[in-house]
Amino acid sequence: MTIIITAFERSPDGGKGLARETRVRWALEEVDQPYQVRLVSFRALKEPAHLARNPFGQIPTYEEGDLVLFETGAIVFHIAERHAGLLPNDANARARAITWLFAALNTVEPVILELATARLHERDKPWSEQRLPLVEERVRGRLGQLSARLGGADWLDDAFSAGDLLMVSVLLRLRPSGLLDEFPNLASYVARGEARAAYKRAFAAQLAINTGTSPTG
Ligand code: GTB
Repeated sequence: MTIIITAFERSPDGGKGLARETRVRWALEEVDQPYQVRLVSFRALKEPAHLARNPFGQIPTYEEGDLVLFETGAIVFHIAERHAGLLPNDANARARAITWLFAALNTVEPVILELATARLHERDKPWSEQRLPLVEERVRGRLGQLSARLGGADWLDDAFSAGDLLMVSVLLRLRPSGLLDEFPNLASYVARGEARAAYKRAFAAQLAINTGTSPTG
């Protein structure tokens, strides 16, 4: 059955891979599933056809026959459940991988999004200079905990999983801040994720759309 995902017609990051559909592309590439992309403009996001796919008017969405999903975490989890390669077979290892998937989105990503908001949207506020260091400290705190747990391992729980896919994707958002480099094992972890062939294909596909070199772009 054909899988169709949605992506920005033109991503605000110009193809740096930070829009969340890259996470879905990466998951599909990891499990070797072909997919098509429906490109949507910012205006179309809030129109009925797209709101029927995602009531919040956002990308990414995922269509597979009658099934329509939104929320990146749910989509990646669905892909990982349906196809081998992103979740271990052992029941306990599988539960731990799912725990990391939630940890990436619920525990690590919120502080990183707060930092992005502080850096991109609040710099002109009179209180920004006081607030920014506080937000950075919260990110450092979370990264310190994650770094301590990862230690010298390649992945969060033995083999690469959907949990790593989402954790690496979440951490990538930090790169412009320089904070990731304060934790060399996390910087190497992210680099290991980016070095995966599936990630490279996903990144190249979204870049091609954003630079106008894709047949669908
Ligand atoms: N919780 C939802 C999920 O995980 O799927 C959040 C989805 C979401 O935030 N989608 C964003 C969106 O559609 C795009 S990815 N925004 C349009 C809107 O809300 O109207 C977030 C994103 C956008 C741009 C960059 N960037 O330019 O660097 C990075 C991340």
